This record gives sequence, C-alpha cells and structure tokens, in this order.
Amino acid sequence: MRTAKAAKPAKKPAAPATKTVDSPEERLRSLIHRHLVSTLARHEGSASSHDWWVATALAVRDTIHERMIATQAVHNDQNARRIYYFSLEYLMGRLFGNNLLATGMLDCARSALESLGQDFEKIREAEVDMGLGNGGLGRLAACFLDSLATLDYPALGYGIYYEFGLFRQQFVNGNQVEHPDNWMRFGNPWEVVRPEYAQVVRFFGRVENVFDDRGNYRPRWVDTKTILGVPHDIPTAGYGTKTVNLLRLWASKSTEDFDLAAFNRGGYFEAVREQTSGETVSKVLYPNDKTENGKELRLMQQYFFVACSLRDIIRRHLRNPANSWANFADQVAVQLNDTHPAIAVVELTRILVDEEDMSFEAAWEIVGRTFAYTNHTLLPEALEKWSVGLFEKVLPRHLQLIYEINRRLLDAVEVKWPGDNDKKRVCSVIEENGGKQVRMANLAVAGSHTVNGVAALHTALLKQDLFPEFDALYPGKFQNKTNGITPRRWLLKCNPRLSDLITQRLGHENWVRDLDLLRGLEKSADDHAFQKEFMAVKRANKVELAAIIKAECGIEVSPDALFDVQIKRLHEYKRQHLNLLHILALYRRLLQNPGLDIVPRVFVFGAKAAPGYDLAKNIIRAINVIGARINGDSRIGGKLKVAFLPNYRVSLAEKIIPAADLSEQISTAGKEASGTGNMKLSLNGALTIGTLDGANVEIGEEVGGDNIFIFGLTVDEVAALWAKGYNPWDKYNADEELRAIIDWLGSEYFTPGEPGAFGALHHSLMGGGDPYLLLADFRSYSDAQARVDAAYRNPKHWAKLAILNTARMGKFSSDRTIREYAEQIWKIKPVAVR
Ligand code: T68
Repeated sequence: MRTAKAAKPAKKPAAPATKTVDSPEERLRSLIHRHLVSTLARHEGSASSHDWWVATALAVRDTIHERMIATQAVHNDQNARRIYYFSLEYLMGRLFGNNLLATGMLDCARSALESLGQDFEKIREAEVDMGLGNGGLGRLAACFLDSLATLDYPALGYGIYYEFGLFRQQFVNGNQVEHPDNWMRFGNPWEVVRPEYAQVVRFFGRVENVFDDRGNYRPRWVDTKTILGVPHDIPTAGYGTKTVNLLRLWASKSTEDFDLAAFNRGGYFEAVREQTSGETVSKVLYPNDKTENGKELRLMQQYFFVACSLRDIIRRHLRNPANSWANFADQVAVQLNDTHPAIAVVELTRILVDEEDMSFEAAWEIVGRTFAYTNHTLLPEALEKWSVGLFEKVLPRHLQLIYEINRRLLDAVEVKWPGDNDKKRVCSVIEENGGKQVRMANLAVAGSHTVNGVAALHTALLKQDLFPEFDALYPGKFQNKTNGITPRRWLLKCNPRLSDLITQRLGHENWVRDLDLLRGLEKSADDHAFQKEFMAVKRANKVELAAIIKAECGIEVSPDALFDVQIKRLHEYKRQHLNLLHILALYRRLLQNPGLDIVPRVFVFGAKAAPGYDLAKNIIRAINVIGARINGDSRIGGKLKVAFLPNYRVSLAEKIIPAADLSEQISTAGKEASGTGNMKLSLNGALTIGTLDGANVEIGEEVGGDNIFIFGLTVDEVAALWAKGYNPWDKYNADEELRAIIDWLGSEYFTPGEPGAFGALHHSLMGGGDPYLLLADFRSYSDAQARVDAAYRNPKHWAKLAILNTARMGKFSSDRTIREYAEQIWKIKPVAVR
C-alpha cells in the first residue's frame, strides 16, 4: 500500500542509466519522459503541469490497455454472459488516482514524477473532472463500474459522450452563475475513439404499410433522418485484479460529412449546418437532476445512445459463431439506470419484429428476459413522460409498438381484474388525462423481468405507493438493492491518512476489497491511543479543507471547530434551507447572549441548482448572503462560520468528505430514495444527523441508534400529518424562535435596501404551505443539533462514535450491491483474467 501524502524530497533528475535492469520507477520515468517528448512534442523545460499529467496518464494507460485487451480476449473466448449497464449519466470525476491505484503504480508514479522535479499533488490537480452526470444517479453508475471490474464481472457501460458535462458553478454576489464545462478541450488521454464501430441512428420520418412477398402486411419506417454514433471507450480498471472493463460513450456526428455541392456554391455555412444538427445530440448534458420532461432533444439523446448500444451489443453477440438470437437473452443482461434508457425495450422489440422477422410474442419474450430496471425516485414530478405527439414525430414506429405493448399489458390487467377500468387506467403506458402521454416508468416495468428500488424503505414505498398494481400483477418482480459506494475512491484514494491508519491497525489492507473487515476496528473504539490517532487524522484533513475554504471563499476557519457538512444537489426536498434555519437560530441565540457556550461550528455547503430552478437558486443566495453577514459579525466571536464552496463536484467531494465531523442527511421522510453521500461521510468517520429516510434507516441499523442523530417525522407521521391537514402558520405561531427567524428571512435585515430578496424562500415556507414540512421538523432538528453539540464536547465520546461509524459501514460497499445485482438479477459469474 502506498504511504501518506507527505511529499518526499525531490531528487535531481537521474543521470543516464548505466545499469542493465531498470527499477519500475526508472522505467516509468523514462516512459513518462518519452510520452512528453514524442506524443506531446514538449520540451521538459517548458512542460506545464497539464503536460506532465497527460504524459503520466499515457504511461499508465499503456498498462491499462494491455489489461483491457487481455480482459476482452478472455470474455470473448469464454463467450461469457455479460451485464450491459445503460445510463445517461456517468459522474466519473478524475481517473488518474483510480488508475494508479488499480495498476499498483501510485507510489512509483509519485517518485518518478518527483525525481523529474515535479510536484505530484499539483500534477494531479491538472486533471479536469469528467462530470458527465448530475448527482447521485450518475455517481452510482461510476461506483458500479469500479465494483464490476474489481469483482471480475464481465461488464460494459454504455452512455453518451457529452461535449459539455454539468455546468461549472460560480457565485457572483451570492448568486449562482453557470458556465459551460468544456472538459475535453485539451483532449482526454484516457479514451480510445473507435470510428470502426460507428452506428447509424434514424429519427423522424413516417411509417408506411407495405405487403411483403408472402403477402403479409408490414410496417416500414421511412423518410428518416440519420445521424452517426461514434464510440469513445474509457477503460475502467478493477482494484487488485487484472480485469479492465469498458465504458463506451457515444458521440453524435453528422452522417453527411459535408455537402460538397453547397460548398462549391460558396455556401460554407450551409454545408456545415447539417453537420451541426448531427452533433447537437451529444452536445450537452441536461442539468436537471430530476427529470426534464417534454424536450425533444432529450428524447433524441435517450434514443440515440440506446439505439447505438443495442446495435453494438447485437454485433458483438452475433460475431461469435456459437451465438444466435436463440441464446441472446442467455448471454445479454441489460440494466436500465432509471427510465432514461427505457426506450431500449421498444427498440429491441422493433429490431426483432421489423428487421429479424420475429413474431411479436417471440420478440417480447426475448425483451422480457433481457432488461431490468432501477427506479431512483418516487417524486411524481420526476417520473418521465413524453407527449404522444412528440413521440409520433421523433419515433413514429416506436409509438406504434408502444400501443401494441400496452394492448397486451391491458389484456393481462383485464385477466387479473376483470372489468376494473381503474386498474387499467393506472397500469396503462399511455396516460389519458388531458393530452396523451407515454409513461416511461410503466413501459420499463412492463418490459423488464426485475424492477428494483435503491434502499429498503424506498423499495417498500415503491411497492406500496407507486406501483401496488404492478406488484400484484407481477408477483416477485420487485426487489431491493440498497445502494453502495466504492471504498477505493471514497476511502482509499480520498483519505490516505485514514486508510493508512486502518491498514496499520488491522494489520492488512484486505478491507479495500472486503469492507466488512472494517468491523475489526470496533474493538479499538474505546482505545484512547487509537481514538487520538483517529482524531488526529480528522484534524489534519480539516486543516487541508480549511486551506481550500480560505483559497476558494476567502474565509478563515478553525480546524478545531465542528465541521458540519451538507453536500448534495440543491433541492427543496433535501432541505438545505432547514440547515439554514438552524444557522439563523444559532446566530440569533448568540446575538441575544454573546457569552452563550456553544461548540464553534463551520457550516460547509456544496450544491449546484438546476439553472431553471428559481427557488433552489434563491436558497443558494440566502445561504451565501446570510453566511457572509455571520462570517463578518465580530459580535459572535467567530463561533459560527458559513462556507459555501463553489462548483461542487466529485474531486471537491473527495476533499470535503475526509474533513467532515457531521453529515447532514435531512430530507423530508419518504423523499430521498437512498442517498449515497450519507454513506461516504459516515465511512470517513462523520456522524450523521438525519431523518428516517432512504438509506439513513439502514445506516442507523448498522451503526446503532446511539451512534447517529435521528430526528423528525417518519414516513407514516408525514402521511398522517397531511391527512389531518397541515398549516405552517400553526408552527410559526407556537414557536417564538421559529417565528423570529422566519420573520428575519422575510425582512430586509440581511439585504438592506432589497426587501423581499428571499421572497421565494419565505413564500415556500409560509404562503406556499411548506410542502417539505420544514416548520414541522424544525424543533426536532434543533434539539438533535443540541445533542450533537453535547456529544462533541466530549472528545473521547465523539471519537468512539466516529470510529464506530467507520467500522460499521461495510454493508455500504458497492461491492456488496454489485454482488447482489449479479447473483439475484443479472445471473452473471466472475471471469478471472490472468
Ligand atoms: C438519486 N437520483 C436519488 N437523479 O435522488 C438518490 N434524475 O436518493 C439516490 O441515492 C441516487 O439517485 C442513486 O440511486 C438522481 O441522482 C438524477 O440525477 C437525475 C438525472 C436526470 C434525470 C432524473
């Protein structure tokens, strides 16, 4: 295992080797040097950090490519059953550290670069995050790729090669401003472009009915427009194994390279216009973390990558002479990451019926054995729907097939519940209220053999509240697969100090591939010497984060304060504004009583708001503006600091999480499907303050009720409250402190001369009826925060709780999650690569 981050003294560049056998470090050094000179055409003296980073990445890539070729050869030779993961998003972050750890080259690369006179940490920072996702769903896909490779499962991820990932966030006067994320402007050394496997995708046009030579009536999809999908392959390397799988991302290109006639007429821009429309499809990631309904381009993105990927799977399957359509579903398992790729169900049906001449029954049988679907949300506004009109325009043949799929589905409903039209109405793939809409979730359920939720509570609610009829119609189809996170990135890589301490204490590093082994730390939870070391690691990480806060926000914070962290997308249901209400309460208490003895806290936020989500942006502004006032208020003696770090992303998360003391997981019960940040923070020794929502419930079960701060209404209590009738004004009138801070928000106290600056936020809580029950949960939250304060005052007690959190997080390794998917849904087996 590698040693702690502390920089080793830089050596002088070595003299030309005279020895016959070079050490691995020397070999890597000369490889880096060769890539710098011959691939990048750079002189050592003028090379930037970015150049050094690229040269090193290319050197590491050599090893990764060898393993990738070996892996693909073994999978092909064994004709292994594979899992194909379909996701519109992959939030990969940086790949450098991951690939160095996977190849065991981290120490070697560090010393090679240092011997070349380079600062390793600075070179790492040159890598731009690969941010091709919005949040939890995209990051889950990235963790899954890591676990799939680490566990030697034959797997391939499919998605879109967005030219622009999630926007870069900046704050101007406290407001979020978005900038395009031009992540691959300087190239991407990890990818391999494979134009030879490009696919043609059709859109638009119409369906005409013709008689074939046997006199059968046949639909034909004609007059279509075509674009090209070009695969970009990113290797995903497993840890402690030779397996390297692929992430295959499709870039859209125009099929007409150039209209030569237009060009000759002098119409250069005319000639390239066709090209731009082809390239538009994969141009940019939609920045909404709940769904983007009704946008034609979004539907085109979904179909584009699904069509390319299915074609690619079929090509790969049929090129082996042992394979045919008869064994397709035996060899191919496809997982749909939410409904975003659910059109795949229809596309495979179309290929089988229209192109392979199968009966609908035979086609539907193959489809039903191929696909499984993961649901990530119960929020009604996030369930994808497409207007029938839009579908008819973009994918007319698919719409016909959807009607056929639906006809058969409703026949099955009729058999189960004869004459019950209500059941048909809720199960139907076509929603008939108002304008007709295609419900992608119903389509995904009908076309999949298994549907899963992402935490136990979420799956229970999925069966009870969202799909009770489908659960009755298809008994056993619904399963739970509690989310997980990869311990490679979220402990080994992001927290080298804690990793080294754990390895030292356990006497081995096997925990990296078997996270349950962290239980071995439990017996040290009361050991004062270990507690000291554990908290010294935390403190060193906090010192580093304090420096980042200073550099990014200009705010001075003390590493001895409690670091209270909320990092996640900005959304009303996640209730960053509940955190803000508590900050306001503490501030007010201090103003009223400057001598008040509270544990000094640094509130750390990281969150992007969807660009069109005005209330979320108003909450960001409120946190920034109120935070600035608090940070500058000498009356409170620096006891409270608020730092909203801009441009939250994977690489920033890796710096915040190891430094967190307290993890805010405070969504309204029933709204957060799982959460995965909750797992990352607890694994790194932060205690959770949270509601009984999503995976918090299971985290509480694992760490034990005494080691977590649970508050607030439960799912049942929330339902009961709504049933009884809820009025936030009752809470407001009954609680003097709450009333005062809400009034503060509504006044111009924090924004002199600009009354109503937080009007949207204020309205959502009061006039808007407080749909996420902040006022209902406020007092319970504030009381839980008081328990946090009390616990933190006793360093030994706190250390013990923190250690027990780390020790008991084994369940939340994505290795466990992936094993469950593999054994219970995909029915695939590991294939060793030698
Ligand atoms: C998240 N969903 C869940 N969606 O909110 C979170 N949606 O509870 C869960 O832990 C996580 O998925 C993994 O299961 C998302 O992140 C999106 O990002 C998204 C993006 C586009 C459209 C809809």
